[in-house]
Amino acid sequence: MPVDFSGTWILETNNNFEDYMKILNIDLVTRKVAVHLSQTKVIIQDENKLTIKTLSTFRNYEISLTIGEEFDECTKGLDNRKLKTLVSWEGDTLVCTQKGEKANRGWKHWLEGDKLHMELYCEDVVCHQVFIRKK
Ligand code: YOG
Repeated sequence: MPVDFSGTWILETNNNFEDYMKILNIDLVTRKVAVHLSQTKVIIQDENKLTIKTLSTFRNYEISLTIGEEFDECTKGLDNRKLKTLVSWEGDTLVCTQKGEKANRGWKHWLEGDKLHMELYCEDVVCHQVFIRKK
């Protein structure tokens, strides 16, 4: 039985998000707004299918995928890049690689106690986000 990430998760800490946005060439005005946003993750996990919605008052972003199958991702409303994206399991961690213009790009999700952790990385920058489950 793999870990189940399903649920609604509220952002609690967001370490180094500013540098992650910078490395993606997000403009200053957008960064000033985005860095303070309350983000909510809605995750629906059903066998090897996954939908992840990242919601905020400013912009929303959604992906649906099959774990283990590469797909075309366009980060519309974020940095608007085209990626070849693959999400797979490494033990109980969901690992995503996003091949495209930027090197070493991807993210990881894992659970620690009742918290959802996420690492967002690109080139030499790592952003660490922690979410608490919405009651
Ligand atoms: O999640 O890839 O859970 O897709 C990261 C934004 C900010 C817009 C959000 C809106 C990267 C301006 C997606 C924030 C910065 C800044 C709420 C993280 C780009 C633009 C959408 C992500 C994965 C894994 C699923």
